[in-house]
Amino acid sequence: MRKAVVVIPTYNERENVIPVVRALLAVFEEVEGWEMEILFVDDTSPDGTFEVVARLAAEQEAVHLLVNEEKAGLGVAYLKGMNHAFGKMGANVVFEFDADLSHDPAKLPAFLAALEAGADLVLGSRYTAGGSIPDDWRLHRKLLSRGGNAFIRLVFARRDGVSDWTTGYRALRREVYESVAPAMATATCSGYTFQIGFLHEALACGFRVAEVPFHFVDRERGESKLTSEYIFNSLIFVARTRFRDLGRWRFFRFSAVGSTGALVQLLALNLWWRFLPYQLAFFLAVETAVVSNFTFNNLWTFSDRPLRTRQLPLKFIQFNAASGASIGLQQMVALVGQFAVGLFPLFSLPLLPFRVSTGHLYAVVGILLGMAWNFFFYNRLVWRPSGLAGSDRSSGSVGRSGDGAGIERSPE
Ligand SMILES: Nc1nc2c(ncn2[C@@H]2O[C@H](COP(=O)(O)OP(=O)(O)OP(=O)(O)O)[C@@H](O)[C@H]2O)c(=O)[nH]1
Ligand SMILES: [Mg+2]
Repeated sequence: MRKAVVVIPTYNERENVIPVVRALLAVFEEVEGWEMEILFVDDTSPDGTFEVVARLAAEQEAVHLLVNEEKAGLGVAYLKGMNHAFGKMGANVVFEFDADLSHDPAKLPAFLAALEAGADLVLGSRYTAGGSIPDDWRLHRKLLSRGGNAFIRLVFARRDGVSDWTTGYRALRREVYESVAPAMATATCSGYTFQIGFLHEALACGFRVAEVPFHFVDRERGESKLTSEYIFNSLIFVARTRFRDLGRWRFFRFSAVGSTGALVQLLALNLWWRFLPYQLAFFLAVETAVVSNFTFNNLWTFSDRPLRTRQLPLKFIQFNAASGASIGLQQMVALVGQFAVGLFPLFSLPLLPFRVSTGHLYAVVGILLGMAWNFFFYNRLVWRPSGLAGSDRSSGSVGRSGDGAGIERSPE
């Protein structure tokens, strides 16, 4: 028989211990084919939650307790709990479950069914058909929860169909824990950040994720531990994680550096212009951007093949030539456009095109051509991989093996 352990992290949940155990044991009666147990992970709660659990554990065979000396956050509690459940307790599956009964225990069998149907990680979702958040939540709380999830989906740009990234009601197989736990740094261990980071990593590993809808109900006893600070931190975490993912892709690094270069040029022009004639200021501004681009490309875009000090002068000249030629190319595109199609010059385009015209599309073509040119020459000439003349190891990929991971929905 396979074993599933419901891990419940607690901090000052004294009054919730008995009701939550009672509710879970009632559901366990109905579960077939699984041995079900409960593991509380308490951070030595000042209200003595662990004492209540310890008394219960002495009476009930299915109830276990793990005590942390210190309060180190939800993520650390879960990682310790999972380690104990999958290790000493021999679990095949672990549930993440809140002590406050916000999570409907009646849904446990649906989670198990989803796992049996092949899912590796099952999410209890409030935002899929059949799920909900409490009607009486204040507008700002609804917006924050929904908006937060929309933000995460937008920033991660994943099409896995995950509708609830922050849910704390989950079930996962041992394999998921073994693959994901090592990547969970202490920085990603507070509240929502742990949940988002864990799911992001599981998807990146290619695990199959399913969702089970449930109605989230507000706690009746005890106090919430998740504050707005947690929410803010997790949004920062999402943006940082996305940037790190994209940063694995060389073309993204190249484009990011190029964009900062444009900004540097604009700022430099503003500066030089105060002291110098326009033509000279313009030339110096371009050169300032070239130096900045060269430096950041060397430090970041091509950090895997940085230039040696004695190579720098020649490479800098090559870099200038490639960049200059790319500007020339763009000018030519603009000229051809002007003469052949009768468009105004590329560089006189307004910065904020409110109306997209053929001219704008033409400008985009010019810019893309210039970028392609630069990327090609930086790759093949300036930062040419040693001993790899001609072969293309250069265009890195995002490296998301989990792109094939889909999501299946379980029926209500
Ligand atoms: N061990 C441990 N448990 C924690 C910690 N922080 C929160 N918990 C528990 O994690 C679960 C979820 O925390 P809640 O405060 O209910 O968070 P929430 O459900 O998002 O917020 P509410 O809707 O306000 O209840 C509860 O069982 C808490 O007792 C912690 O630092 N350590
Ligand atoms: Mg709660």
